[in-house]
Amino acid sequence: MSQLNRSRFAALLLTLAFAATHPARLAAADDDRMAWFRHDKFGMFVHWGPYSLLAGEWQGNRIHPGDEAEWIMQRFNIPVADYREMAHGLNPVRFDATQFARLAKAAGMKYLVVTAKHHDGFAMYHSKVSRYNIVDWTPFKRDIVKELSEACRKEGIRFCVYYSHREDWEDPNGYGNHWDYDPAKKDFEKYLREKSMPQVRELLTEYGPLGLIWFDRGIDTTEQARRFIDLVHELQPQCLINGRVGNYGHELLGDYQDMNDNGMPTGGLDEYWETPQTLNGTWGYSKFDQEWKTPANVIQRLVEIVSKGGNYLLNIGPMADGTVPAPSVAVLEQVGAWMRRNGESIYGTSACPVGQFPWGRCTVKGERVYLHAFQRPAGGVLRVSGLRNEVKAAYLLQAPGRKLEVSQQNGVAVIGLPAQGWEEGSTVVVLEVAGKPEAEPVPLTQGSDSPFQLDSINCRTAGGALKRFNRDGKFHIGRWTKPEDQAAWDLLVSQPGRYRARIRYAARQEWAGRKYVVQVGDQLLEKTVEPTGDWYAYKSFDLGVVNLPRKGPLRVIIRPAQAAGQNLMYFESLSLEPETVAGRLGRVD
Ligand code: JFZ
Repeated sequence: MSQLNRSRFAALLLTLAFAATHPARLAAADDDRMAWFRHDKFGMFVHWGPYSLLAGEWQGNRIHPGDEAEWIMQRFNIPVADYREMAHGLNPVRFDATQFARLAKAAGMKYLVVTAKHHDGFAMYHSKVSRYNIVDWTPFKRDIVKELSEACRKEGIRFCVYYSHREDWEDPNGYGNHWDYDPAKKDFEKYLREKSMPQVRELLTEYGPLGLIWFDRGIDTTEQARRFIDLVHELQPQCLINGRVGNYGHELLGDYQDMNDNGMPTGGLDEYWETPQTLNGTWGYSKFDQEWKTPANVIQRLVEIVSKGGNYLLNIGPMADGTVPAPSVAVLEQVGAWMRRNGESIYGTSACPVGQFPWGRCTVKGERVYLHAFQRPAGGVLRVSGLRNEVKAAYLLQAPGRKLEVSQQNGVAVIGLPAQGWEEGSTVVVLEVAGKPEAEPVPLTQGSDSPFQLDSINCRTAGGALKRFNRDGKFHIGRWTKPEDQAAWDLLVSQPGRYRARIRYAARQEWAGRKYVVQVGDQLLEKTVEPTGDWYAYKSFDLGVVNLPRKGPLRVIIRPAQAAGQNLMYFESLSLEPETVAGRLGRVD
């Protein structure tokens, strides 16, 4: 067999392999641990501590709307002695844990994450490790975390805690307080050994089963992060860990990834993720920030996040007396009313395979597609392109008995909407389809003289290759270690010709030297990974010229050339830049 035929044969095998390989799935072993997280979608974040007593003001200095009131000690370099003195005054006499749990329930939230210790170092539970806590340090003398854990269990809300495991402005060896303590004299390992890890142990042993621990702001080394991960797994193996447990600049650890605060990804991820968001502009209570999101805005954010496969952790910032700001309650109660009518289109759904629409988003579950129309489209019809399935019926989720007119032509389903039944936030139209909802693959096309830009969002992954967040909440492909771990793109070539191929990736020194294959149609390029300096130090490399011989469909696949024990690279993109536009000059063989 000639070299060219061998290459073509190999390319054919690759193509078949990819077609037979299911898209990357999260590790099966995770599924049972992640089942509740994957189903519940919507949680309540509670930021509460001595900063709530200051309410955004210190000696006439104000935290402005949009800034984080729980950072007040750091913003105004409040001396730790003054902050400690102030904290003695925390006395939330109107606190009622059942009211918090019932508010979460009324909002349609299924889990609650409360700040057990935020960056100010103050524990909202009865810690034996440090007297700087709500029981020993204040006249309140009650264990807020304990009361909340009990109330949540009674109300069927999964109880979780937030713990800032690196940042601690009260402890001389904690990270972050440079205004009272000399950073050069800090013994961070002593802090981990004597406060941070012992307090996490207390939370894991004295407050019942935790749904998750929400670590924050990373930590210096992966080894330190693994100590916290091992501690959680030792004491509560079912307890999930968020992605901020580790150094953001290293391989992202944790059971799921957190977006940046108030972040919203492009979507199309192969891993579990969550975005934490505020209801106004601050996590901790501020009397100056009254810029509350509307119920419709919260509903649309929830739908957007869930339609991209994520969870929504929405915050309340209780006041110092233990009450929840009335505007927060009002918004959450209206969101809950919508959830009671439409929760079927949120809980237990998966990311929409057919992308986003100008009129709204979609979620899927079983053989149903839930169309979330954020506003009534002109002409009173919804157009859904890219759905491969036959639509068997369509109706408003609120009026299942009244079938809507549906037509399907050339891969576009057109659904006629009734004049009434419109909802604030999102109106849900259900499509009952034949089989599991699938997207008609939409090939990547090119404008005149324009390159193809293949990236980690518009590709399909197979095997173990995962579209993951990187440190900045953008994306890359990682965790590919063997030839069946692949990324593929389907192109529609309109300009045959010679194209300059350039790849952009990050690769640590220990990954360098690994071979990878770039298949462009029936051309196979075998290349070697070059080191780029660090986990997220993305660099571009010229791969040479490839030929896109004819108009029409063409598949590109990237994969490791051989199996190896570790990651190939953090792939960001591959560009194919036309060298000559042969399309205008006829075919190029
Ligand atoms: C952190 C905390 O500093 C903040 O007070 C609050 O608790 C929030 C939920 O988490 O703030 C962050 C952490 C990470 C990012 C942004 C704000 N980030 O990765 O962009």
